[in-house]
Parts: sequence; C-alpha cells; structure tokens
Amino acid sequence: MSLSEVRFTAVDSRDRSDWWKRAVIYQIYPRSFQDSNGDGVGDLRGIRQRLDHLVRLGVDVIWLSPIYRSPQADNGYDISDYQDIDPAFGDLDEFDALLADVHARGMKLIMDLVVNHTSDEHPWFVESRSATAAPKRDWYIWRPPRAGFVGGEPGAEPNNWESFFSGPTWTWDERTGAYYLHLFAQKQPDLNWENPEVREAVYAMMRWWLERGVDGFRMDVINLISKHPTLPDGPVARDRAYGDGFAYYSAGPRLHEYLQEMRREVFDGRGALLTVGETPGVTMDEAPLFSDPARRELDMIFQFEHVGLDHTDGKFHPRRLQPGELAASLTAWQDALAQTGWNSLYLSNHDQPRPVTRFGDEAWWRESATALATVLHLQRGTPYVYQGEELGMTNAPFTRIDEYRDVESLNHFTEATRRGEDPDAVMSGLAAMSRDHARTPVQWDATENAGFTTGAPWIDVNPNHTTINAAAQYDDPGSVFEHYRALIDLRHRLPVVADGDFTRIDAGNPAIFAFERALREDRLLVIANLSSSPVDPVLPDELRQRWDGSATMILTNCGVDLGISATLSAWEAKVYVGHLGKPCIAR
Ligand code: ISL
Repeated sequence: MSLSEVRFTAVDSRDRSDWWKRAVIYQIYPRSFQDSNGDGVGDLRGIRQRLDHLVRLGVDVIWLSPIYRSPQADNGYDISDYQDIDPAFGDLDEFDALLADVHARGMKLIMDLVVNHTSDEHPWFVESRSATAAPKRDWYIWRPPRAGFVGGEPGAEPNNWESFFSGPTWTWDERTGAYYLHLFAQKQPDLNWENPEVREAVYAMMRWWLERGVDGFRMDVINLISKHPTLPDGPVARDRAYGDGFAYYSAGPRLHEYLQEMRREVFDGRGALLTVGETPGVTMDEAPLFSDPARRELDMIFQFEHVGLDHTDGKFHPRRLQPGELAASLTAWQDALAQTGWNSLYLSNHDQPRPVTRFGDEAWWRESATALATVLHLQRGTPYVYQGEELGMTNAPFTRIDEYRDVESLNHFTEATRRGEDPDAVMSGLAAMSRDHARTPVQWDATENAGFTTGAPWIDVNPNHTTINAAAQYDDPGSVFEHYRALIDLRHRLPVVADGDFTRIDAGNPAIFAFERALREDRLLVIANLSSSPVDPVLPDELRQRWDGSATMILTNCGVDLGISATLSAWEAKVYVGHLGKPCIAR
C-alpha cells in the first residue's frame, strides 16, 4: 500500500502557533553551498540558484549560518556588523531577493544569531578596547591580571579557563592594561550581557531583521550568555594547562531572565516565528526550562549529549560507539521532553562530522545513511537536515594539515603538538572529528568541483562527488535523497509523526532501535537495525499481537516486507502504520 492510500486522523494545522512541530528545517552553510561568481566561496546568489533542490526535498524552513559582515576568523561566527552582509556572500539587496524567493516558494528563513560574542573588529569592541573610560568599555568582559602577576606573563590570566578553540580564554590588551574574555577564538570577545545597553542593542538588531521579514533565529551558544559573576577557576584535568570553566560560564544566574526579556522585547506579538537555541552541555533537567511554552523563552533547543558520546579525552580523542548507545541517548531525550518542552532532532550540522561516517558505516553507505535518517525523523521533535546529509555525504579524506581550514582544527593541531602529542595521532583525531568534514562543498553533480564552483574552492571538494551527488540521486527511488524526501513527506502528512507520543520498544538486541508513536487511534511503528550485521528482533508479545496482520509498511530502505518480526539485514529500517479500533479518517 502506498502512503497516498493510507487515511489518517484529521488535525487542523491552520493558525497553530506551534506550526514548527510539523516542519523540517534545512541548514545552509553558505560558504559551502553554491558559489555563483567563481571565487570559490558560496554566496547568496548561489543559494537562490539552488532553492529548487530544497523545494524538491520538501523542507519548510531554511536556517542560514552567518552571512553578516565578518573577518571570517570563525567562518562568520565572528561578526563585525550585524546589519550588513559580508561582501563574500553578497549584499542586502541580494539578501532581500533571497528572502523573497524563499517566501515565494512557501518556505521560511531563520537567521543565525551570534550574540554571546562579536568580532574584535566590531565597532563596539574597537571602542571598548580604546580606553578604560570609553562609553562602551563595559560592553565586554575586562579583568585585571591575577593578583601577584604582571599582565601578559604566563599564568597572569584572570582565571584558568580553557577556550573552546585551545589556549586560554583571556587575551592581554596592552593598550589599556587588561585582559578580555573570549570563550572561543581570540578574535571573538564575549559581550557583557549584564550591561542593559548591550541587551537593548542586541534586541534592536533582532527587531530590525524581523522587520526585514526573516522568520526567526537559531541562537548560537545561547546558554553561555550569562556567566557566574565572580568567574572562578575551573577544575584542571591531569596533564592539562588550563581548567574547565563550563560550570561557571554556562547556564549562569541570569540566563533565563535574559531569554524571557528577549522574548518580550523582540518576539511578542509578531506571529509565526521560530526560535531555537544552541545549548551545548545542557542537561535533561535544564532543557524544559528553555522550551516550556509557559515559560515564554524559546521554541526548542539543540542538546549535545548524542554528539558527545564518542568523545573521550575531548572531542579529538574519539571512540567508536557500542551498539545501542546512540539509541539509548536519543530515547532518554525523548522521555525527558515528553511532557514539557520540545526536542530539535539532528545528527549533524556545520560543527559535526558526517553522520554516515560517524554513526553509520561507509561499507553500508546507502543503508546506514537512510536507517539513521529514519530513526531520527520519526521521533517526536523538529528534524534538522544539514546540507549534504540528504545526499549521504561522507567525511573528507584529508591527511595533511594544510587541507584543513577550521580555526578549531588548526589551533588544536598547534596546541596538541606543542604539548608533545604525536602529530600522527593528532591527525587521526582531526580525520575523525574536524568540523571541516561538514564544510566541504555540497556535491551537486559529478563534474569537476561537484558543480559547486567554477573557480578554486576555498576547501577541497570530496573526491567521492563523482558517485555521491544530487544529480545521481534525484528520482532514484532507492537513493538517500529520495528516502529523506519520503521521511519529510511523512511528517507533513501524518499527524502521528508530528504530534504522537514516543515509546521505545525493547526488541531484544541493543543494535535495534524500535519505537512506536501514538496519537489517538493512529500508530506508527519504526524498526531499525543500527548495525552492520543481520539481527533477529524479539518483539514483546503484546506488540506482536497488536501489529501482526494489521501492520501496513509505508517506508523501507530495503524493499521487502516479511513482517514486523522478520530478521533485519544490516542497517535495515522499516516503518509501519496502523490504528486501533475504527478506521482512520481522512485529513
Ligand atoms: O564544535 C564545537 C567545538 O568542539 C562545539 O563545541 C561548538 O564550538 C559549540 O557547539 C558552539 O558552536 C557555535 O559557536 C561557535 C562556532 O564556532 C560554531 O560554529 C557554532 O555552531 C562560536 O560562535
């Protein structure tokens, strides 16, 4: 039976303020999406040229990684003008044209909001660092050297925190004789959110974009904007020079006050917008505080547990996950936000390795890419597709440090080898975990440079674009792209996918991720083997009695249906629909 023949409970989605529960969001990293002028860097006009790819895929919302004016020290996450477009990407007229094109196709567009920090070239920081008496001095976080030390000498930093991008979080500024805080690169000074003028300036900028017509924001490291007022030292791990300040710079005492203020000052009364917070390190206890509608903060957040499972001594010393670990973590988050709050569902973004390489198996490339997508998209929450994921793009085969571009990877290489780590081991860490794996250009076709640019790409195109590319996958019913398209279609058509409850099913083997979704009489059953060996499911009797005979398979990455209890081949995933009692009613 095809999906068009299945009839489901009607759900009226008109005027729903939580319209985003039925939406799928597509992340564009503009630098690597499509170049239109041959300079090797993706741009806004390039995005306009490729919008039909997104229409074909069926996504509802585009999240655009930063396109603001920026020195590009962190590929645009270092902003020097929040109200202009970087010339590498285009200009405000081109942006308006893009927004109009997106809206004309019935999609929405959300911007990346990076307001934990600015660029050190932002006029606010230029003024702040100019003199201790400068009016904007207090817009950033300045501190004197540690007592008993001379500024600039080793150990004189105001505290021992290590930056996300290696080295200390403090940089000495000779001119005014003080250190400024930067949780990320030296060129990304942290704003001082304690200062009400900073908050008002940020809110005014956000309103300016909303008035221009954008549909919301993805908020970069938004759980880091309130710091512990005394900035205490963090614990130091063995053999490490710096401490971990996470407990003192994340989820600070005023975080939720700021988010509620932002909601009132920026979003209230503006209609169908979307807000999603990036919240690294957020716990299951904290998560509902952000996305409980009654608290009036954000619509949803990105949690990080499942993308940290393979870290050991930091992200660059990864381990392969054991069967079941990924599913257990995702299930725990489903349960944590079952009553209150809402999950963002993702396997990748511009900071993460490619999921088919990391969580799947390139030897079972198509099967593992589609199985992972199936279990992700059919959970409760809003799915995010990162560019190229829908094509099953893989990690880059880089072997030399000069192939990498990311500030995090390059700083890590310098620091780790300086500390005495074996350079080959450091390169293995990058080969598994560098953010550059997500940043190689989108593979549109098999031609030179994958159709991304006519010039020299800013980062190498993955040589496997000759086989893994969009052109080869369109209209191929077995392709990764068509599987993603079908999953997105299911969310739009079946209310049980968007609104149903989630219950994990113990299928007798940790490699199997099976779950049931339920909305009134409607049921959805997902059974997936997240391993490269065949597995026999042992389903609970009660479930078999309920489903056997009445299960209608509506999607599979394998092609055959031998019933819900049949042996699952490597990375096999299948989706059944059913209902309790009376027949489903057409929507
Ligand atoms: O990739 C990471 C470092 O290993 C993450 O911890 C990442 O730094 C964290 O998720 C915050 O990411 C966001 O803010 C950064 C920026 O570099 C990332 O691209 C962005 O997603 C600073 O703005």
